[in-house]
Amino acid sequence: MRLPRVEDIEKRIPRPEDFTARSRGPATTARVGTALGIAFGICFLTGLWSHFQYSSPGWLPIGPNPAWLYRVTQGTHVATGIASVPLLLVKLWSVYPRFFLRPPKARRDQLLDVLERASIGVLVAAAIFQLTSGLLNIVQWYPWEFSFRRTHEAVAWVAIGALLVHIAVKLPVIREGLGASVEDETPVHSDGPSRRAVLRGVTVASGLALVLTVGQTVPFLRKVSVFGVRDGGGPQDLPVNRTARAAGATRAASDPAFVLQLKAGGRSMSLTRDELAKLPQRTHRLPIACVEGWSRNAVWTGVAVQDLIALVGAPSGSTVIVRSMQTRGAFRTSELPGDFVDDPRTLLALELNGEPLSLDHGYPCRIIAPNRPGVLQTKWVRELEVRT
Ligand SMILES: Nc1nc2c(c(=O)[nH]1)N[C@H]1C(S)=C(S)[C@@H](COP(=O)(O)O)O[C@H]1N2
Ligand SMILES: [Mo]
Repeated sequence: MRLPRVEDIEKRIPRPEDFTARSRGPATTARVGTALGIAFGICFLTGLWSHFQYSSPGWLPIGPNPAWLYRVTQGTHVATGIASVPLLLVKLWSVYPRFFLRPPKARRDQLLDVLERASIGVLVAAAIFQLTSGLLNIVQWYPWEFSFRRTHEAVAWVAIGALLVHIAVKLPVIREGLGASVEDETPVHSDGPSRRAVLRGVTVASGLALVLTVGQTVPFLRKVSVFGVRDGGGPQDLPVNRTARAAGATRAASDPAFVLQLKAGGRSMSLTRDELAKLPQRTHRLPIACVEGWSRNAVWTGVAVQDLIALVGAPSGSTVIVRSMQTRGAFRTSELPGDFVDDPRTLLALELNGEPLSLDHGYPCRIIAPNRPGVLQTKWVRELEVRT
């Protein structure tokens, strides 16, 4: 048997010229790329913002105002991410013949070629990773071992860095591509759809991806968004993120002997649910805004956290640690920073939309505070401890 020669193999590998779709080329790539660049930029900034809202850095204190802020930033983050999927696919399709360019002959050019390919490789890998891990997180499927939040953030920096390098290197080509007319097609290569058709197609695909999901956070689009992960329905007209059963909290939460523990320094106190209900009640309309992009307003009634900690002698601006009946998982506890405790809308809620909380919404009592990421709106609360 004769082994194939290197030249024979090389002949079989396609060349960029073999891809004849007339719709490819800088005019298409630059337009789709610009849209993708803008979407990635917005996604990056709102993503960074989400990290700040989880644990605000000392130099940027984030407070309870405006109440709807996280709802908007996180809704935008997830929406731009989803809209990016068709853009990224078409962008990759429009340039992939270049993958088959033969390496240049000159040594110096070879080095540049390797550098360019490596940087694009990093960008493509990071972009694909961000969109896939983000989408999987939305559907709450974690087929990986690593921490989603930390990895999604770290790779975001890689992606945005590689993107900036890519834009800088390609600026002349981008300019030329944006300047070139969409109509202007080389007559030699005439198969496939026109550039205009491809651009229209990707706009429609991206728009559909957006409209079919964004109703999970934009109320008047709820009925249209059939692919939204949470359609807005659920017990008491509010979606449930994790059920009491999934959290392993059912038994403790339905125990009639429940008492809430309040602690501050050496002082402590316990209150039954009836005693909580006899304290002065406040009612506020506040959203649950989940990191997964869905959000929904609801009317909550309960005791202001500042009133509760006053019972054990703690001042209103104290930091409060919230502990739930859930025994495992990252969200079983949370911290309420002083700014939030100081806000009278920060409640230990007993009622939702005019009824006692359902078990899945956190019965016997749960935290609800303005401008607070959903994961920190702790359900099935058993203890509030003032940090001293
Ligand atoms: N103890 C506990 N509280 C929790 C969670 C949890 O897993 N455990 N999930 C949080 C998340 S991610 C969200 S979005 C909100 C959703 O509240 P809901 O299910 O009442 O709509 O609850 C939060 N409270
Ligand atoms: Mo959430």
